Amino acid sequence: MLLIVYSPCMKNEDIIAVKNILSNPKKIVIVPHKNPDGDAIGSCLGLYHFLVQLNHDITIIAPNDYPHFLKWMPGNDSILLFETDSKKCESIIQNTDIIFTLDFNALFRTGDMETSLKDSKAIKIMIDHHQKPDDYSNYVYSDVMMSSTAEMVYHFISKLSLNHLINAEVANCLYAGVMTDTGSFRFPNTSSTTHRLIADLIDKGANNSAIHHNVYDTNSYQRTQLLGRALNNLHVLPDLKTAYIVLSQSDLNEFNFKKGDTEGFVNYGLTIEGIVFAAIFIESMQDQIIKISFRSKGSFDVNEFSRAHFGGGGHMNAAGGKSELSLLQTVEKFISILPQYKSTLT
Ligand SMILES: [Mn+2]
Repeated sequence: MLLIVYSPCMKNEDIIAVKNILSNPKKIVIVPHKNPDGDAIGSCLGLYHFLVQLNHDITIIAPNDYPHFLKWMPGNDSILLFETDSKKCESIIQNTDIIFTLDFNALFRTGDMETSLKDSKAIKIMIDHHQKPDDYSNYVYSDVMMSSTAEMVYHFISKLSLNHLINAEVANCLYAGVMTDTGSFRFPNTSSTTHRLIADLIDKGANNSAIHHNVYDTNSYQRTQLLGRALNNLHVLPDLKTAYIVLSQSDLNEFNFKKGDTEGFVNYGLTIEGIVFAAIFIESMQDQIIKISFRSKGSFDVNEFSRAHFGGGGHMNAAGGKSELSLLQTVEKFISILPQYKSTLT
């Protein structure tokens, strides 16, 4: 018999209140953050397949599109995109009873959906593992120690004592969320509890081998070539234990870049012995910004680093950022800031 160790979840009185709210059919909207990743889509669809069994009327609205390697999940075709269907989405948001916001904790992270969500009178429920949540929701389940929001959705369902409703659809989606946010269960956010619930999800029908294949082994030839270019453009600053990759818009164009193609590239910097801090700078002519991802090993806090210098944030070992300078100026700024962190880059 499998022993699941539950993490601290919502406060008990909140769980009772939420259980009560969900006890009869409601209109529910589930929202991931802009540029949704595997955890965002996996946790939204996992929650969707759970709630649908309680006879709710549910719509997932993503702010914008996401990579093809996330589109195999059951229920994917029912997801609406705010960017291409804003009138319909706004009307659904204004008429819904409940809004779940998953894998983010500040409404600006939904981009153009922010106003619509702010204006909505619906009961808002946040489930998220990022630092420093904003105060916009009626019920909050926030825990920065969690591997992923998908793991939290599992604990949320457990707390509602509805584990028997975790069917194969729920299990496949939640597995995908946990897997992508833990780098396939190797990042330090992976706990023994994570492995226990993953085992339970496999027992309940998650097809683990197929999920790994669908997410990681469906590269196009051009994406693989773009990875080659990225690795050629990888620079190492040994004294600062830092590695960074630079990709220009023309690099992207040369290999027919599609959304999601650069996903995971930043992690290659950290595979070099002695490197504890990795960054990738990607030029986006369309958005007129440089998109940045930061990763670290150990105690170097990339969330703080990005908040302080590159208008972003996230987790201690994984964060995003952006810059309105040119690509070259952005990289120069990065290199000029680094020496002040030398004592913490260990
Ligand atoms: Mn996440």
